[in-house]
Amino acid sequence: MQRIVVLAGGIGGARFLRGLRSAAPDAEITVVGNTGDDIHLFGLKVCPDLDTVMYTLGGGIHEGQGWGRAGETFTVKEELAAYGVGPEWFGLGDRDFATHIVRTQMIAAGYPLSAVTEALCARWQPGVRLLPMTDDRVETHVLIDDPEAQGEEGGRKAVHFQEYWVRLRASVDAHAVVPVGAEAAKPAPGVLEAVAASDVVLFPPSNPVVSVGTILAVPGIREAIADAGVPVVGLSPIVGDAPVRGMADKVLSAVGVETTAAAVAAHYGSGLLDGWLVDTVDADTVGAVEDAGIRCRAVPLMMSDEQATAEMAREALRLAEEVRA
Ligand code: FO1
Repeated sequence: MQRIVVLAGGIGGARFLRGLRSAAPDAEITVVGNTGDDIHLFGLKVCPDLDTVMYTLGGGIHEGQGWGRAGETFTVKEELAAYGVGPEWFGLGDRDFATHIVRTQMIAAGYPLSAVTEALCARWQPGVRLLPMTDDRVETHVLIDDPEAQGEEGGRKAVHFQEYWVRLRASVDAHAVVPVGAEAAKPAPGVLEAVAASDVVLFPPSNPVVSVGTILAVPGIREAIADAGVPVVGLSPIVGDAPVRGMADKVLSAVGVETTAAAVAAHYGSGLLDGWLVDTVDADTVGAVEDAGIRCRAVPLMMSDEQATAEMAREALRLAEEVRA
């Protein structure tokens, strides 16, 4: 049986996984999920990327939004707001709240996040093994200008990733992206073992900085992937010099990477990446990526429906076989 490890962020990673699961129904898929987006709100631990993968693969996702639960209501949020308790800019729904209550209760009882995630997945049956990248607390912060501190030294402040992404809609420049706590974090149980036992490692079209980049920032994970001796294939989240979804360009420029499919491949580097899929509109960049030592193919990369996404996953697995040969 083919063993596939996927490093996944939120919406892009989850949708890709749905295609992969249908392209490789007999494969054993282990997902290493980003937890840098996690946020503590109202005393609860919220894990947006783990939940997005779990709900998407478990059939509970709000399809239009790509995050949160289908058929959601917001009574608790409205009641909290009536007490003047926020933040109001983060949309936690009633159904979703239950997930965060169970998670927080289990963590308070001493269970690590990996065990909690397994317990939550027992309900959702995502058809993959979902592991958080780490059981330790890692929180991505974004450094932005602070208009109130202009003139003072620096004039900048760090905000939580969710505040940058959701409240500010990435409308201001990001000067740096810092996965706080990553340097001291340990990979969650099973992560390094899954990588070592894998036949192929895939990077979905997730954000290369705040999703895949954060997972790779946990000491040991990048090294395990590079040393696994199996094909590592990624799919570009940049099509025609723009992010397919989200605001990846803002965080790419914070780390000095151009918003092009070729620049993202070079950012991962040939020491890590063996193969890279770009969209057909970026076919003219294939040569540049190959010159950088990464096997590259141009194929349609729009996850318009599950069939199109499954075909992308098949192309990634084909490229992995080509690299292996
Ligand atoms: N994204 C939004 O754009 N607005 C929200 O209010 C919001 C709430 C939210 C609640 C739970 C959850 O699991 C995800 C949520 N997201 C929301 C998505 C999330 O901010 C990001 O898309 C990811 O963290 C990036 O992968």
